[in-house]
Amino acid sequence: MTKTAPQKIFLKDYQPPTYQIQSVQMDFVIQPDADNKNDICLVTTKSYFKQITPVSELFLNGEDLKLVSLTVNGKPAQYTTDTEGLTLQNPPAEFELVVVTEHQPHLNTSLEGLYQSNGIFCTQCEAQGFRKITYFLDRPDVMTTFQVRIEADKKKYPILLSNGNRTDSQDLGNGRHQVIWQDPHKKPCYLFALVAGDLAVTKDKWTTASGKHVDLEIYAAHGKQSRCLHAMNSLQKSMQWDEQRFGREYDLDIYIIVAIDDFNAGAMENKGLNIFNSRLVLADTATATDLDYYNIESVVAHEYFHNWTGNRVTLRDWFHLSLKEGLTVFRDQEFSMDQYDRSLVRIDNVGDLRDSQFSQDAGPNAHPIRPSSCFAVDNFFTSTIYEKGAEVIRMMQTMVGRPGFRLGMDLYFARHDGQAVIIEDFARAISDANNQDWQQFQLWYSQAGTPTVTVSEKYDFDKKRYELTLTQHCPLTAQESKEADFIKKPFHIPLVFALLDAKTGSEITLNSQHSSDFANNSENQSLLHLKQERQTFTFNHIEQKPLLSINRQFSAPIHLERNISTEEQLFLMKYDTDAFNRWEACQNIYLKLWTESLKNTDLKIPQQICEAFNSILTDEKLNDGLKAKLIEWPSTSYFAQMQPELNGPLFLQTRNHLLTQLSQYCEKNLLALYKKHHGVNTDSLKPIDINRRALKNTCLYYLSLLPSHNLLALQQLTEAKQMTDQQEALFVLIHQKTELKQKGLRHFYECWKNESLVLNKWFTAQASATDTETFESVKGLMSHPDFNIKNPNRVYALLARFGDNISQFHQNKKDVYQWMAEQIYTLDKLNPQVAARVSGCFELWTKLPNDMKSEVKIILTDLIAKGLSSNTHEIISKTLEAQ
Ligand code: HT7
Ligand code: ZN
Repeated sequence: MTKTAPQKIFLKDYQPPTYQIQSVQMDFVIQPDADNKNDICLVTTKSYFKQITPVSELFLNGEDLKLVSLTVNGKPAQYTTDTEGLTLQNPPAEFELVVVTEHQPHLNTSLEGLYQSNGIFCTQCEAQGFRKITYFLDRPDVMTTFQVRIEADKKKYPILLSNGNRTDSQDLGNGRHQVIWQDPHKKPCYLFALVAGDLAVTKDKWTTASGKHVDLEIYAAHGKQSRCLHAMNSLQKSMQWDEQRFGREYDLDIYIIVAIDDFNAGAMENKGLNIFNSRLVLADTATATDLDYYNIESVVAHEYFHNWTGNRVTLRDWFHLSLKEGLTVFRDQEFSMDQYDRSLVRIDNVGDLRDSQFSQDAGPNAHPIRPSSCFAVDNFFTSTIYEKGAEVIRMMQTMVGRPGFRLGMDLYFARHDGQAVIIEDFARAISDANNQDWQQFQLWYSQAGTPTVTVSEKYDFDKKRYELTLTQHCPLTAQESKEADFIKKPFHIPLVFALLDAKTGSEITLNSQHSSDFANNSENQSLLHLKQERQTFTFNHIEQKPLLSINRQFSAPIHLERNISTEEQLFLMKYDTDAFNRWEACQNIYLKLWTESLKNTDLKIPQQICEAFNSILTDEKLNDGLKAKLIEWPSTSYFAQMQPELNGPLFLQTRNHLLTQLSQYCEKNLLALYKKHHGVNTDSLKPIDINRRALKNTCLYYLSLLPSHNLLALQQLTEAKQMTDQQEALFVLIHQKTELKQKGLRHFYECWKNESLVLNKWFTAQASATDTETFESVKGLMSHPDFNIKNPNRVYALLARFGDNISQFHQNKKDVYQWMAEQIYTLDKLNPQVAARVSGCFELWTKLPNDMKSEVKIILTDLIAKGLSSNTHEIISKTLEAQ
């Protein structure tokens, strides 16, 4: 059957289901195919349907299925099929549907539905993979209980897993066995999961606050058990945190994590049976960096937290994906903040938000947190739905304070446990519990784009009055401007602020005598609520002109425009009592210098800035983690967003020119810090040692810009016993002269050629290189024996990373874009979800010079004309529309 052209679907067309499914029994029989070459799987699904609204036809989703048989109440039924599913004619009010389908998982390269990874049978059903397993009502608002029987050869598939509790396992004779799983909790089918294969297990236990015993099991390839201990520890920490912070306990007898090598995303929260990309489970200090450790902990936590925010309370439809994803990201961020320094975690989260979400908001694929249309729901898994969704929830917490937020969460679970709900239900629970009116605030759900807030200040010395005027502006996005009746309204923006004594930097204690224009939340933070396009806030009895510290801890996801002198920025950098805003002040100084240097490529950094930079290095009171952050420059991708034109090579040249000046000025102190921290507690994963390593590796990066320290990185790479130092050294070397770079790459490859996860770092390093040979080297690597286009980790490491390489992907050469379009086409035939992600690399094309824009337009138009999956079609066509 030929596929129809991709069709748009709309939120406004949502209709409740006409049937519910009361329960499902599934039977998976894994057996050799007729040639005895590969294993196939026969799936028998028995579903009990009950009518809600009388209809003459019932449509069941189903894609790429080989249907063996279908009966309704034990008899043949009247139905038709097409590429999207099956229509049953005159369905009875209540009936038992039995569907038998046959699968060849080794041929499934999309990694959706039932597929094989290194001989392991596994599933991925979110968002719409279950319809590739059987005909079903594949929508999140149809929740049902599942019982699953898995039968297979005992030697080849000793481990048979599904959701819920293991209720029976039996030897069937003839070398075969079966296991039965029962999930007592109703769930949508996107949370279904199955794993069958030969895996090793790491076991531990958890006893919940109310005394319930839970078995914890992590499955991974044989020999990798010791690398699962960090994930196990992270799981236990997460279980404890959710009990303490939100009063949420686990609700099954067993919690399982399985590590798989071929996986489109990071991990999946299937009820009781999480399936993870192995890069987010396996770690030891020899093969994983400090960041890998951090990511494992936070993703294990994220998937665990979904048990309540996503699984127990799920979503009505995919347009409301942020209901679970924004909330669960918020929860995992809060978890990390409670484990480490809150400000450092916040700085990292904001850096990521600006790099990926702000650029999305400013580009052709900008969409609101609750989108109103799409071609492929898989494309909803964006940084807007996830990270901006989390920011909106963070603003709610900021407005009511943490105690108020907890009350709201309790009400949310009390009202909606076991339901499939929408994002407004969440806002209502938090606001009802705190007597808030969030009508205007909810515009964050329907309006896309990042608002810019402009600050203007007036101080009247005679009247001792300080006036702060804020204006907000958010231009229409590409999609919004196409909707004729779309009127963008002002956002409700909560801004945490303080007025600082301009001499000492201490906070002026504000009360109602000073002003009625602000309020304190239950954590005693002072808040301004900007609700209009322009609003003035007045403060009396202010003895001296104060220095404003605003949007502290990045309380709202906005751009802030402010006319502030370098002296004032430097003061904030040194004295602001909010660590986030100290970092922000540094970022602003660096961004300003970098922007100026585009016009004056020989720009000399003013002495006072060099001196301030140097004083960060020597400040004994500053902790090493914050020190490392304060000296780190904004990413090139964030800088590119700020510029009207994209000139990758110039961005690179000016950045290097400026950073080299700082290195020269501070060489002595950079080297002293490097030497002080290098080789200290190299195996320790304590935050203090992680921060030390971050600082000394940032110093290494600066030092490597000076010819006199050329050899330092190679020496670190060859001597290091742990991965953080090796990877950081490689990422520094990759930008150096050819022979050093090649030596480093050869050394790294020889050490790690048998460690697939570590080799991703080797591919990533080469795709991120900033020399002009990078394109040729990436092309060559596509045919390296260790590259495999069917493995998403490899594709992300090489192709997606190269697409993010602003100076080398965007070097204004038609060949590079043409080549990338060809790779996307090839990839799309194998794995549409991965191809769609890689396609994001074209989003910046509208900032290219006109002649190159015309070339890219032809390339993308041709790509669409060749025929793409709905996933990739959506990304490329929206990119193309935004010219
Ligand atoms: N909920 C999970 C999303 C996910 C996914 C989405 C599209 C394609 C494949 C996927 N695998 C997992 C991950 C999470 O947010 O927890
Ligand atoms: Zn999630």
